[in-house]
Amino acid sequence: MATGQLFSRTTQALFYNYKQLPVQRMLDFDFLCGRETPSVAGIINPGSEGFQKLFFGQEEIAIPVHAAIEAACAAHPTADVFINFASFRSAAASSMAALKQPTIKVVAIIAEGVPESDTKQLIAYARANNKVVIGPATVGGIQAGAFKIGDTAGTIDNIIQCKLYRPGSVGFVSKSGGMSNEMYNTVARVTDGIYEGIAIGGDVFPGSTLSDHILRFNNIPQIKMMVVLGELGGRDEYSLVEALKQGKVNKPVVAWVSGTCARLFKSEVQFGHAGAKSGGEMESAQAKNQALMDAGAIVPTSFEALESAIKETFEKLVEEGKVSSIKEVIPPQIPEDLNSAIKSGKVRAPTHIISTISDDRGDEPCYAGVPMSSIIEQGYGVGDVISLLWFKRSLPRYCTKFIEICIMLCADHGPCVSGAHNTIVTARAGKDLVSSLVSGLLTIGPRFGGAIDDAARYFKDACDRNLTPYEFVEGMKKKGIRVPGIGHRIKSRDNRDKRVELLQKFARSNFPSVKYMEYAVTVETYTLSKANNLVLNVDGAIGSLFLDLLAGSGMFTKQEIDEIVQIGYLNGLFVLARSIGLIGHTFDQKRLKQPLYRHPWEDVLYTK
Ligand code: Q5B
Repeated sequence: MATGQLFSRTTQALFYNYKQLPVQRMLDFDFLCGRETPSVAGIINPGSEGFQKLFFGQEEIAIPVHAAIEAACAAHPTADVFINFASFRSAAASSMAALKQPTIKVVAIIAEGVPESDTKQLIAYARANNKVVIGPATVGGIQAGAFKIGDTAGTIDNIIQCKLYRPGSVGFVSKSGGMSNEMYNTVARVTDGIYEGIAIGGDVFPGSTLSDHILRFNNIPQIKMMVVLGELGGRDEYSLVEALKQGKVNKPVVAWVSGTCARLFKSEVQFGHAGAKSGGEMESAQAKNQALMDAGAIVPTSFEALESAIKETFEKLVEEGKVSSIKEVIPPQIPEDLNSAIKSGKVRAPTHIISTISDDRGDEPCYAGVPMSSIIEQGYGVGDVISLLWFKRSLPRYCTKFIEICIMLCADHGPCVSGAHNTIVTARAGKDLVSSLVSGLLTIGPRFGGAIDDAARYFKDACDRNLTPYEFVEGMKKKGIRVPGIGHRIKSRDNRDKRVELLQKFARSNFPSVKYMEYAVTVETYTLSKANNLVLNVDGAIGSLFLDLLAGSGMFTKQEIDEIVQIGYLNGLFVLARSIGLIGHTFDQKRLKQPLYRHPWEDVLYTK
């Protein structure tokens, strides 16, 4: 492997398997370092394409999302790092696919638990093709002031504290990602900071080894000293020992192999990483520390003494004039995310929506303050739910029963009415449920089913003003308005609408007053004297009776009743009810496998 720099201030990566936080952290790091281009050129999210919005400083940018590795590499030929956030199940296959792309030079594999046989194949392929694998089971790596892989170095606060926004003179390599965060801090405290840090990962077979990176660091002129943090288990450190013995490393190496406490245990111990288990004597931390020391590394007596060993080594380099002083820069401030600023109470933001009928934020959803469990346990019906969500109150049982009767009676009126006809034609045109349903619903209006609100408005106005049926109907005629709630295409004096009779019967025996309905009946008596089909229809019956419900229940102020009538709540009853039938007609046509509907020529009058 050897050679030198893996990254620079212009390095760009492809990020496999989108995760918002690590990508945003990479972009925040870029901004902190004053990079001109974002370090993430593209995201690969298998199966989906488009753009992902993220922040680059204060600006929002759209990062292209690709469905496949090949497409992403073709679209971003200068992106040479592949950051793989795939699960352990798919990490090997996607990493191999990335390694096979000529544009990709470095692959970082974050997943833990990648099968060792798969990792070995990746290592063999990478070595044969002069590519670098970092990981698996790694947090990644960082080149200070230039490029960072995923979550490396943790939060922005930590990155600032460790001065990772500008390069120092220390090359650092460790097995553990967690410990590398710790060490970035230590190094920043006692030296001029990190130049590059790599966590090779805690697996038994890492894609690249401690010595691979130390030998590479040795070739990077800006790196003046190296720090190595190994761990017990495996023999990785011995390749570094060999390199040191062979004189391949000519910069000071401060090293510590952690896990010396393993000897205190009577049996074999396994620490956090797959590879970190006490095996034979050679794999012990003590043996590796001794071997590193014998080979010329600076090895302290304990982990606690590591910091002073690094400090002394660095100070010696300064004394020898081998480290030139770093020009300190003040990093720009990363704008805080609105959500976290709100959470910490630093800012307040106006809401964009106001809602008063339901709340799903607690343990269970509430309708107008009534928890779902009460709705079920206390045997609420759909009428109660409508009264909570539409009228924001629990209405008496006779009112909610009336609402339920309206819903049941208006659920369907056969296939020939406007709504059902449209739904049937739409379903037969091969459209889906929602399209078929809304095509029927869109016919609901002043002539068909949607006359309830207007019926309530006009009957209320006429009744409240004590107009005689003659004055009311003739007044409407003068204005050229048909009386809403009066008239039907098939119902007449001799063929009464059963629904109207049922509603009237229920109201007469349950409502405290049916004043508005009785007024509508007197209007009907007058209109029937003009034509046989000018009956009080179902819209008119519901409209007038709902006025009685509102006025007689004692649950609404006069102002509230006026508002309900003015806003127009009551067509909602027909819309809701008829949806049941229209859905049924859709299923019926689909079940019957009905072909495309075409209206017969014979049924059209063609004329000039
Ligand atoms: N004339 C419903 O009319 C219909 C008059 C009127 C004064 C009136 C008509 C109307 C008001 C709207 C209304 C709801 C269009 C109906 C429903 C749900 C449904 C449907 C289903 C279901 C029927 C003949 C003569 C003309 C007109 C006069 C008619 N209505 N005068 N006030 N209201 N009503 N809609 O039969 O002198 O000859 O010019 O608009 O309440 O939609 O089952 O089908 O559940 O699905 O087509 O029940 O009444 O009568 O238009 O030929 O008029 O009567 O001015 O007089 P028709 P037209 P003239 S329930």
